[in-house]
Amino acid sequence: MTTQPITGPTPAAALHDDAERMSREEIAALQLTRLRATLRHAYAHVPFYRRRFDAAGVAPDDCRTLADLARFPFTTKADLRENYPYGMFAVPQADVRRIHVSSGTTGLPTVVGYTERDLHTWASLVARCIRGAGGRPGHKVHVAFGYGLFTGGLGVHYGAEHLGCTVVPASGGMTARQVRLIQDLRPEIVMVTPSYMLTLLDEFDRQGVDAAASSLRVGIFGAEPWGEGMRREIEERAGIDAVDIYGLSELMGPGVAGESATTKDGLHIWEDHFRPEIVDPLGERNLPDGTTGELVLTSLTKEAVPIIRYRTRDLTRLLPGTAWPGMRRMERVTGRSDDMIILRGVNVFPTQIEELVLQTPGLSPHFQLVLGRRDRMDHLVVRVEARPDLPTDARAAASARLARAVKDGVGVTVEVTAVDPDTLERSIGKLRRVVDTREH
Ligand code: DLL
Repeated sequence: MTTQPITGPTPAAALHDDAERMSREEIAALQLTRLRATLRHAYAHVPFYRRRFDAAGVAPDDCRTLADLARFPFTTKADLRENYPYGMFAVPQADVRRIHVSSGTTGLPTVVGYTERDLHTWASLVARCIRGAGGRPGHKVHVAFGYGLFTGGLGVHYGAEHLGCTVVPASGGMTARQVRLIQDLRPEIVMVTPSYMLTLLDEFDRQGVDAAASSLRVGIFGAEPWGEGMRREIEERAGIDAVDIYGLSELMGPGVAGESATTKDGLHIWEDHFRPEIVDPLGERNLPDGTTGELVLTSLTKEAVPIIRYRTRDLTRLLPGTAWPGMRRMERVTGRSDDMIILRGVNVFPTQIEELVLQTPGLSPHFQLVLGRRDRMDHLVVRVEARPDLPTDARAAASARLARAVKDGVGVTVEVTAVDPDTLERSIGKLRRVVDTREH
């Protein structure tokens, strides 16, 4: 059998779908039409929405402008749990082609479903993300997001195939073998959580292989918060462009928003399919573009499980589009309102610590936050691996330097312990940065 030669990269302009070229006005008009249809669909087919709308005294036809959406009630993760398993579904079971289940970190799982058309939309939006990141038909994509009930693996898998890429469905785990596969199969693109990318890069080092000399050119990372310092670290060590991809299972999965490798300036939300709002943390009022708050998302085309004003708990702000002028951007999500640590009254996000760790010479990006109590006060210990080339007797100075940077930059006192390289648990999927040992 002969293999098809990969022809040169297709010009980006030839790949754009119609919505990607729309102006802001065209997107807004499309959103209103689709929003009204979604509200009617949800009200007609999901008793939960009918009850909620009735209780709030609003009906789908009350939505005459996009601003009217703010009159409709929010939907939360708790609502999805309470309607476990099928209460949020708006189509007959026979029309559902796929189900994903997210375990979350606490409580009952949430169940989401997709019709044939929903799956097609999902694949096309992930394809947009990959294209924006520099991926082209014919490229090989190593997918190391977990496959299965989690939306990461299968979600990006079908998106990459939709674009015309060749997928290596590596899933998570068996790190040494993944590094071998990357060397042998020579993918141009890797899609994985940023923390697992670090694990892979360490494995390259361990095997004595230069990751920057590998076939990889583009990395698309998401499913957990990461910062600019992490982007630089990964880009340098892997010799790639590293871009962000955002999504959540309740709205679809990966691919709700994607970042352009040309601008690397945050994530464009695919506003032909999702309507974003930013609200204050109590959800009492909508905040203007440019102001940081909690992201609220409404699905505009989802058939199986329409979602109205979902409180994501993700903190970000909306900015004008750049690479896609018709769509707004969201700043990278640096934390969720619920993984924020409040340390003696100061709000601390793990990504703030991450930035400072990466700026401290001698310390590696592998760290863990252990929250405990000392003298009845909350006490945060940053356990961070020393870089292999840092002499043992220099660890105390590196730790002190990080503690001082956290004090100056974040405003809290933390204890820093530099531990041996390779001793903290490595991520193979979503990272758990914070270990809370306090009794509740
Ligand atoms: O994590 C979907 C996904 C898979 C996105 C692969 C990107 C890549 P959930 O498991 O439902 O879905 O978790 C959703 O993860 O509300 C954010 O808090 C966080 N998250 C996802 N992407 C990012 C990102 C998938 N790029 C939750 N930056 C979301 C920061 C992210 N946080």
